[in-house]
Amino acid sequence: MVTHDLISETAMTRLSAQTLSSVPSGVRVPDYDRTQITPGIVHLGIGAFHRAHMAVYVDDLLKDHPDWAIVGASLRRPDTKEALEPQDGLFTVAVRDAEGTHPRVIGSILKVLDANAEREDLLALMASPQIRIVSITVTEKGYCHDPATGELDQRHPDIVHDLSNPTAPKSAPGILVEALARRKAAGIAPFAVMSCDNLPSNGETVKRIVSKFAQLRDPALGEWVGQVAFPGTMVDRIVPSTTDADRAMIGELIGAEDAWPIMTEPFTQWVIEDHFPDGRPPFERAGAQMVGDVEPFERMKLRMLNGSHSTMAYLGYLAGYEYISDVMGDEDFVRLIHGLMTEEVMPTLDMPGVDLGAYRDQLLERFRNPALKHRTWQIAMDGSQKLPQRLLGTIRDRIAAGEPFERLGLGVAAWMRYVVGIDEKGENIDVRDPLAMRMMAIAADAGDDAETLYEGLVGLAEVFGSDVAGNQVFGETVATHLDSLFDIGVKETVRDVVEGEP
Ligand code: CS2
Repeated sequence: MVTHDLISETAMTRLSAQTLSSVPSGVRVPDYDRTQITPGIVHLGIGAFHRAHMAVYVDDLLKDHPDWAIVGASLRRPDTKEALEPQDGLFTVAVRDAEGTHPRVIGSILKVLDANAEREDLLALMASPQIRIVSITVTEKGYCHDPATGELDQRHPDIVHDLSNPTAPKSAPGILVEALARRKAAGIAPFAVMSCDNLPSNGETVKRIVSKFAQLRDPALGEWVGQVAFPGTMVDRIVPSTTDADRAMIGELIGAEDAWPIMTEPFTQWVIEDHFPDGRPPFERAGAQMVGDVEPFERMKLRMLNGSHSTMAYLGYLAGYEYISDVMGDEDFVRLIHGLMTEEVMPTLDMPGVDLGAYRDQLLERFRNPALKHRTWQIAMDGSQKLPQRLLGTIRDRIAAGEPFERLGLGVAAWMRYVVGIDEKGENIDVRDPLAMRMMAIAADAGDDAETLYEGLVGLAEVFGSDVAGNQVFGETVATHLDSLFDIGVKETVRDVVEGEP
């Protein structure tokens, strides 16, 4: 059997421009001539999320707007380039739900550049007038900022490097500023910078970071960059990491080998601040919502979806649940998340015209999707960068209103319990976080003393800020839950919290 599988795998042709015509007729493929499309967008951070999201919207538009294709750049690892290059940039997006898997081949990415090995090509393209938008998904940590304040972290090693080597940058802010500097020098209007990451006020935040970097390079450049458009966005689509089993299944479905198909859910949402002085494709024709102010949407999504996600990820992982859909199989956890959204998050949101109860119910449905193998471990990554906008902002508002936040506090406590790096069975947890080393040292010092652990972790100023760290109610709420997590374990703690519900 094994031999047979190997033979059939190696015999399978690779997805590419040449083999596209042999994809089964039920599978949607690009409806435009790929030899006629030209790049209008450079995308930094060409990961799975971008390919499941913006690349699909652009794919919908290229037939009528062929000058808006995407050139992607990977900043960290060249693995996407290695996967997509032999496929002429083509890849599959497979939408999964209880009914099945629905693949579609996307052609909007013309090519992928490795920002390290092909830096000059990337910068030259970004500096050329045909590029009118540079979009970004480099995850929270890719902005080299302080998550609690949203300011550029001037001590970040990549920022230190880029400030002393401004024409050979490696960070996202450094690359953006060098490309903008080249445009300024050549008298070319700037591109719009569109962050599609889950940062709070992502447009403004990235503008602050990039302008600061430019100003540190040269005050005149800083001033010029201050005029660049940084439209804010709210992006939403759940994208679990692709597994080998997914690859094999997609190969069967499309009749060709795709080295990196993307698995996602039916739902997709994109709200964009309409601020593109140098033009944009009609994203609304592909289903995006163009608005004047995107912040209320961002806040709603970060607090409702991502706040729930992170809470489920830490508690769920510790409770032994591999996938979010497993967490949703535990009624106590469902009650916890339902209560977190209804009682603690929704009162902090002001969304005229949006039915928040319906939004919550739709989120719970999405979390339940049994076909989406979304690992709690995947969401648990980089918690130090995620907590401020997902849980702590809501908690700040609850503190200011004098309202309780037991469930959000439990989410924070679960993160503290998780970053200790040892689960309830005594097994090591692979904690991935830019602050992992510091957190491990704090945990080692604390030993099994929850109070010391709490004090150590809350001292991470770039996560908690001094206001939250110094707040007594916060301290009592989180430290009590943390103590309980160590004492009676995750499942019992969750049960206690939901049973204490009003
Ligand atoms: C998740 C998000 O991994 C995570 O932290 O919470 O990637 C989430 O799936 C997306 O924001 C959904 O739009």
